[in-house]
Amino acid sequence: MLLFDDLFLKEHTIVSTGYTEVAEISASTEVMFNKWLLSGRVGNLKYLNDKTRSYTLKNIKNYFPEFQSALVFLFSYRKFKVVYDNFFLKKKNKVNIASFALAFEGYDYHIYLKSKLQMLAFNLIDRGYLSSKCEYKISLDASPVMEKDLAYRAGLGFFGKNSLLINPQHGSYVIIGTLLLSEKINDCNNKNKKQSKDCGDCRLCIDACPVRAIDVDNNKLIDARKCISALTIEKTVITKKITAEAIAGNDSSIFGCEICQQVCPYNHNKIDVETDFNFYYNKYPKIKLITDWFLNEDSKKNIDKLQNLSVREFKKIFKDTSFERVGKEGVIRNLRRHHFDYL
Ligand code: B12
Ligand code: SF4
Ligand code: SF4
Repeated sequence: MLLFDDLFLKEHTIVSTGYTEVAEISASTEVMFNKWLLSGRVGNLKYLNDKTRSYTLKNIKNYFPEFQSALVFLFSYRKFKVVYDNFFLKKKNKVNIASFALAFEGYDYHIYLKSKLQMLAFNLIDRGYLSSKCEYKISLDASPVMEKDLAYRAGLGFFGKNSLLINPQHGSYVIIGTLLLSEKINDCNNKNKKQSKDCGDCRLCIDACPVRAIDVDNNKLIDARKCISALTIEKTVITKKITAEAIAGNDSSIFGCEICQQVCPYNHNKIDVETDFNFYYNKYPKIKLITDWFLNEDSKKNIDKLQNLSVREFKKIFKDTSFERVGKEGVIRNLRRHHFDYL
């Protein structure tokens, strides 16, 4: 449609866009969310286990009263993931990093994609799709909005058993970024597309998860007390002490986890990648920085190097990367997961 053709979406790595005017979360999401909280699977993600938050999450209008519609964008990092995996397979030092930490030129996606969404909002106003009076909010992971459900309402995918939003064509290696708008867009023909696909009998992600964090009976619910992603990324979860759960994975990750996506058939559509990892490594200083520190260097040496840095020095070196978010102590703790003899 014209609106989307007009926004240079490919330049922003956006592979799909949806639109919805529905502010309220789907009934099944509400049921599942309450089940998740009551069963304790929320773990130490304390900010989600809060009555005010639950109320806000139910309806976008509780957070943004002017809400009239949402434009939801899927920012894909699938191509980069293929390039990264080719590089990673050849490495001897098998410390791994979830590819999204490198995919956006090595920037923390919260920073990188926020500026893209900001630019899209300016374009929409500039080209007259939105009036200059339109108020908008960017929702990108951190807002009290159930973003997978919102993307589902906007017709962008279905819920996989790994709980992630899967776009039938582009898979799940996507970040969901949204513009919440105080106006409707009249000629938006992407409204309420239904996604008829689902996982069927497949259970590859359930079997592949090294810590059994995907509930077998209530699949689509993740146990954040066990999930390696939570244990290596979330500040409220990472403690100085390495917990039994963090050890149990016996995986190689020092940031995030992509195992339940790697096995997913929806991420296996053939795609062509013309470039290799060196292209990104040489072009983007933050990719070089993270690669040299963590992928090209021995973890034991890294622990020593990091311990000798002040918090301020750490922040300066890793500024605007995902590692800055995890913090110095968090990164050291994650590296130690792989070197128990070193404690
Ligand atoms: C908390 C959180 C986490 C937690 C908990 C994850 C979880 N699955 O619950 C932890 C730290 C473990 C985590 C990990 C990851 N996360 Co996270 N996370 C979030 C966050 C902030 C909130 C999610 C939440 O509310 N969870 C609570 C559960 C109970 O709700 P839910 O996940 O929405 O699930 C609901 C649906 O599945 C629904 N449902 C189930 N079946 C059905 C059927 C129908 C018909 C319907 C309508 C609904 C429905 O019910 C569920 C309960 O409400 C969102 C951003 C946001 N604001 O939404 C990102 C988000 C979900 N994370 C994201 C990413 C990328 C990841 C990781 C891949 C990062 C990584 N590589 O390490 C992993 C993946 C782990 C996994 N398998 O889920 C992306 C997911 C993109 C996508 N394709 O779906 C999001 C959307 C951020 C973003 N803006 O892109 N994350
Ligand atoms: S992200 Fe990793 S640990 Fe978490 S559910 Fe998926 S495979 Fe399991
Ligand atoms: S691996 Fe299979 S069960 Fe898991 S999300 Fe993908 S299609 Fe669904």
